[in-house]
Amino acid sequence: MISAKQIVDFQRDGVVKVEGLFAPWVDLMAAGVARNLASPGEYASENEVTKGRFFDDYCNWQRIPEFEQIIRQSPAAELAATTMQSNTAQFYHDHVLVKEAGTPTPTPWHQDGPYYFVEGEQTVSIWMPLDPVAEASLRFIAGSHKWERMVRPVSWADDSDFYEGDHDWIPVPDPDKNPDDMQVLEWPMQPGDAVLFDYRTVHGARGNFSDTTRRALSLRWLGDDARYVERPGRTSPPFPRHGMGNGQRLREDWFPVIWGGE
Ligand SMILES: O=C(O)CCC(=O)C(=O)O
Repeated sequence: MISAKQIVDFQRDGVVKVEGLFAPWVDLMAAGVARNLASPGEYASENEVTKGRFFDDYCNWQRIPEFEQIIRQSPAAELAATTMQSNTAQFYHDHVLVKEAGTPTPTPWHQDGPYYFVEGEQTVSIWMPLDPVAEASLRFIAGSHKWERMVRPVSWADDSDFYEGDHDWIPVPDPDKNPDDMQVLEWPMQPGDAVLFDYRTVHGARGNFSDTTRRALSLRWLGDDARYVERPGRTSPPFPRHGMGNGQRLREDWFPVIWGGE
C-alpha cells in the first residue's frame, strides 16, 4: 500500500504521492462527484473565476452513497492510518473540487489546518484526481508542516482575512517568487493516484489551462493525537452545534473511526 520509504518521505516533506492504489475506485468516485455536482450541498461554492468554473463542496458523505462506500471500504482508511503512523483513522470530511478546462484561477497557497477546528501531529488528506493532471496538479511546499507558525488563512474569494482580529499568522508565502528559499513538490497524476499531505503542509494549484476538466476528491483523516481546538471564528467546514471543547477528541458519532479502535 505504502512503502517504509514513502512514510519517511511523508514525515520529512509533509506530502507523498501513492500511485495506482485507487484505480479500482475511480468509477465510483466519479459517480459520487457527478451526484454531488447534480445536487450540491449547503456548503457548495462556485468560486469567483474570470473564465471557466471552479466548484467545490464538502461534508456530503452521509447523503452520497458512493462517498460513504469509498470511505468505509476502499484502502483509504488503512492508508491514512499507516501514513500518519497512527493506530486509528478517524474520518473528518470529504471535499470535492472541480476546476473546468480553461479556468485560469489558481488555488491560493494555504494550509488547511488554520481553517479547521482540529490540530495534531497525525493528520492527512488524501487528494485523488479523477482525470489526468499535469500543470494543474496540487503543489506543496516541502517541509512546511514543520513551520513554527501557521499561515494567515484567507477567504479564497477576495483574499480578505478569514478570521477577524489580530493573530500570530505568517504571511501567505509565494514559493514561485522565492524559489531559493522553498522547495515545491508536484507530480503529474493519473486517475487512481493520490497525494497524501499533512493538514499543515502549505499547498496550492495553478489554473487549469488544459483541455480536460480536473475533478478531484479529497478525503480528510485524523490520527490518534488529533484534538479539537477552538479557532477565533467560524471554521471551514463549520459543523454547527458540534458541542466539543478544547482538547477533546472529535466526537465519533459525527466523525467515525473507520480504521483501528475498539
Ligand atoms: O484541488 C484544489 O485545487 C485544491 C485542493 C485543496 O486545497 C485540498 O484538497 O486541500
